[in-house]
Formats: sequence, C-alpha cells, structure tokens
Amino acid sequence: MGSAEPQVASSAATQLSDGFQLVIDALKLNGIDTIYALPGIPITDLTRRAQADGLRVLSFRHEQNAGYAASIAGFLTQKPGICLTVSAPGFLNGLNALAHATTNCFPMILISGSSEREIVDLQQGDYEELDQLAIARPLAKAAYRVLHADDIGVGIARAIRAACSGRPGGVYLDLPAKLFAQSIDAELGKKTLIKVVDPAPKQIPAPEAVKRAAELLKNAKKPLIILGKGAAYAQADADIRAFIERTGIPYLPMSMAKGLLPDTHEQCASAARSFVLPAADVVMLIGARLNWLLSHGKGKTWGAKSAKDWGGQKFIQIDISPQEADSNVRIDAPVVGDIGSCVAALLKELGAGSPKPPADWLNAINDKKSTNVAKMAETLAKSPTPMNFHSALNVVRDIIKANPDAILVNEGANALDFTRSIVDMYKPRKRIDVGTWGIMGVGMGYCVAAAVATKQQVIAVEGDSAFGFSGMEVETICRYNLPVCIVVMNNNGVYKGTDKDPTGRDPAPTVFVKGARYDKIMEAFGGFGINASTPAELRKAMEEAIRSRKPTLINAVIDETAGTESGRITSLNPSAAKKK
Ligand code: ADP
Ligand code: TPW
Ligand code: MG
Repeated sequence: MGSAEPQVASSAATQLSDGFQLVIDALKLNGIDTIYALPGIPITDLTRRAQADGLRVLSFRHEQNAGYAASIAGFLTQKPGICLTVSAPGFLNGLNALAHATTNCFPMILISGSSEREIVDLQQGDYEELDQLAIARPLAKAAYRVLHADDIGVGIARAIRAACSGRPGGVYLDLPAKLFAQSIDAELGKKTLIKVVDPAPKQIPAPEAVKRAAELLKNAKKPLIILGKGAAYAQADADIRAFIERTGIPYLPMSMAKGLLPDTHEQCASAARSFVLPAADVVMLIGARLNWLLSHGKGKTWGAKSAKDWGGQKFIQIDISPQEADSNVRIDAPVVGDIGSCVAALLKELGAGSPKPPADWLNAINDKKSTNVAKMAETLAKSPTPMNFHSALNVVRDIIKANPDAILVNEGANALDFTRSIVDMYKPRKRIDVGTWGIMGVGMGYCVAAAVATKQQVIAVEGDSAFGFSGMEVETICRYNLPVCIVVMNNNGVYKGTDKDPTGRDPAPTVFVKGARYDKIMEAFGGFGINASTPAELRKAMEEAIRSRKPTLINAVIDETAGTESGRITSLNPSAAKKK
C-alpha cells in the first residue's frame, strides 16, 4: 500500500489484458452502453464479460431481430447501435439488418466473430467457415477486420466514425476468434484505445447554396416543405419548427418524420397530400430522398402527364450527402450540410420578415384538409362488426393522443398504411416503421430497442403476417419485462384472409390459420394476452397495458375482408399489359 502506482506492483495476471477486454473497454470509452446480441462461439464470453463490466447485453432469439434493434437504437440515439453475432449463420442472420441500416441511413455496427483466417482463406472447412468481410462489404457503408489486439482501438474508432459521420449507415466489424484470446500488456493495451472526438462533425452549408435556396423560396407562389426521417434523425427539432412556423410554409412529414411537428399543426398538409404534391411550385426536401416513396419526383403524383414525365416543380434539397441531389429529377438548389446547420443558416438568410406564402395557396390546402378530415371522422365514427382497421385504429389514435411520449412501432401492409394515416403523432422520433424498404420483420426488435433506449412505453401495431417475422422475441420482451404493448391486427393473413387455392388442395399463399390467438404466445412467457373483438375491448386492454407497463399482446380480431392487396401500394404489383 502507499505506492503511487499500485497496479505496477500487482501480480503478473492483472497486468495482462486480452482481446475480449479491449473490445469492451473500447466500446465503453465511446459511451456505448448497450449491445444487442445472440451468444455462441466465439463471442459467448464477450457477452458475459461485457455484462459483468456493466454494459447492458440484451440477448435475442434470432440475430435479425438483434440487428433491427441495433439499427433503430442508432436512429433514436445518434449513437451506433451494436449488434453482436457468431460467425457464418449468425452473421448472415444479422446481415439483413446491416443492409437495412445502410439503406435507411441509421448508424449501426454489426460485430461478428469469425473463423480462422488461414483456414477460411484456403477454404479448408473450418467450423462455420465463411468469408464474412467480403460478403458484408457491398451491404455496408464500411467494413473492417481487426487481426491484432493492439488494433482493436483503431478498429472500433473507425467503425464508429464510419457509422455516424456524414450520411449514417451500417458498418461491419469482423473479429476473428483468435483475436479475443490474444494477450496484451494491460497498460499498453489501454494506450491503444481511442475515444472518438466529434464522431459526426457538423457540416456547414456553403453561403451561396443557402442564398440560392432562399431566393427560390422567397419567390415561390405555392411552396411546400417535405420532412424526411433524416430530419427526425438530425435532432434539430427546435430549428426545424422555427423555420416552418416563421416561413408559414405548409409541410408534409414522411412516415418516420411524423410528429417532428405535431400532426395536428395547422401547417401540416398530410390530409391534403394528393392535392399539394402536384400543385406545389417550389418543394424543399429536408432529409428526404426522392425515391419510390415520393414517386421519384415524377409522374401523376407530381402533376406530370405520364409516369416518366416531371412535374413543373423546382426543388431545394437539404441533405448531408453531396451525391443525393439529381438522383431522380433536377435539384435546382441543393444545400449540402447537416440539417441543423442548414436550417439555421436558412433561417438567418431569410431573416425575421420573410413573407408568408400567398393566402390562396394556404386557403386551398385548408379547404382540402377540412373535406378530407371530415370524411375520415365519419369513417372513424363507425363501429362495424366485425371490427375493421378504422374502428380499431380509432382506439390507437386516442391512446397515442393521451400518451404522446409513447413510441409507436408499425409494420404490415394495411396495418401499416392505415395506422400511418389515422394515428397522429405529437412528438419527434415517436414513430418507427418499415422504412425505406417497406420491410417486414422489424417489429419486435424495434420494440426491445425503443423500450431500452428511451425507457418510454412502446406500442406496436402489427399486421398478423408482419408479427410472425419476429414473434418469438415476445419471450425477450417478457424476459426483460419491457413496457411493450403489441396489437396484432389479425385479419387471418397477408392483406386479407379471404383467398382460396383454386385447386382446393391447400390454403392460399396469403392465408393463415383462421381465428388464430396470438395473445396465447404472450401468455406462454408470463405476459398479458388479451383477445379483443370490439373497440371497447381493445381500448380497455391498451389502457391497462399502459397503466401496468407489463408486456402485453392484444389479438385484435379484424374483418378478414377489410384490407386491400399490398395496402396503398397495390399498383407496384407487376401485371402484364392486359389484352385490349
Ligand atoms: P424518408 O424515407 O423519410 O423520405 P430518406 O431515408 O429517404 O427519408 O432520406 C433521409 C435523408 O436524410 C438521406 O438522404 C440522408 O443522407 C439524410 N440525412 C440523414 N441524416 C442527416 C443529417 N444529420 N443532416 C442532413 N441530412 C441527413
Ligand atoms: C422481409 C412482402 C409486404 S406486407 C406483407 C408482406 C409479406 C405482410 C402483410 O400482411 P400483414 O398486414 O402484416 O398481415 P395486413 O394488415 O395487410 O394484413 N418479406 C419481407 N418484407 C416484405 N415487405 C414482404 C416479405 C410483404
Ligand atoms: Mg394481415
């Protein structure tokens, strides 16, 4: 005792560190506190030791769900979500989520254990042999492998920077089994670690670009702003709101940008979407791509004569990626930078006295909104038997209104499209859904991550098909006792439950077991399961779930004839030109 450096005097064993420890220390040093994982060779001890060292290690039943959890944790927190898997099959199971993170611009790191390089490269048939790095590379924003313990610090730092800086994305980090067991002097090892300074540096837009955009806006007669999930991710909520309110320009939120300003805001044009898109003359995109979700900026949606034609709009696009502009149509004023800096610069450029858009534009939008809102209110007021999407979602709408901090997870086809249009969101980053790919399977992974990362109540509205992709994670939700209320919109199948096999042999490909009781799955693991056939039963069950914060699954029995093929995107189904 009394020594200034007691560790020098301690036993040889305590002076040594290893690969496992350095990975854990590097993550902790960078403020990462949660790992979404599934254990096995060679990472079982990594999960154990990470937990022992105070990291939260959430163990899943399938890597895809751990991966989706990590991806959405990245979206919600701006810190890379970490998914940890075993080699070959575990890695491949996680890959879907890695690609999803890259596609959706979410920061995520997939860390997979891998087999021995020497054996893999000679294709000698190692346990779970696969050239993972090569497979991950085209699906990731960046992919790295670490071979030496003293490179772990650099490997993790590079992965974090790649995931978070510029346009965020999925990063793959390959850690071979041998790396974990490598011994290294503890002091030396510590010196190799890097605490990443400013992982997502601000990117300030060029003044000329800001001026060009401001000029276009000032001269617009029918301006429109479109907010995308990039705007939600950026956490520039106050500036975005100030910009919209000061300019008075009507706006449309993309699905995951709902709630950035309350959907009930007077400038929200969601209820007049099909009117404002073709009619607008200047459209400003904030963190939204002109991909399929916006009909590529072309065609009838935008007032053009045919599918390939452009509408007459001029576009301003705020995006952190300098490559995004002109992806589909001409962008007249690209503003490249982070959304916070860009919106702040535009606010400054426009000054306090920026003129409001012409009254006839605002009035026309308001007229359309009133008509459509009244129509919707009429539909929502009905209470048919059996329950349909509208009468069930009318309940969810009330519940979210009363609990605006709850996070809404949503997937399915009709279950998705109806929820998006019926359920208003009131706060930023409260709606998380199928994203850019319209992917099924994000549901339960998103629920776990949303509950863990935000501590808020989570409400999931799931198509019965959609739920099936990740349903086994109900056990995970029960195991960690998370405040998740799942509503399965059970219409006996994909889109509808009414298809028939014309030969009479099998059930149709879109149809499931009739009258299935998904609530029993929740009961199997100790959560609450409720079967709800009426809006009143659904309301009571949801209120109780929120009051108790206990894992709950409500099987909402929905009219099996109520949905439409592919929900709102029926037209994307290929069909050969009909003979005249
Ligand atoms: P949506 O599906 O909601 O329309 P997209 O995923 O198509 O949104 O678009 C998101 C866009 O936001 C991407 O082009 C991405 O580069 C951009 N983005 C993400 N984060 C930022 C940020 N912090 N600053 C600026 N742009 C961002
Ligand atoms: C990974 C294709 C899109 S929507 C859907 C499927 C299978 C399910 C729709 O049925 P659900 O909703 O969930 O019951 P509802 O309310 O209309 O009945 N595989 C993946 N992603 C997608 N998008 C599909 C398949 C699909
Ligand atoms: Mg269904």
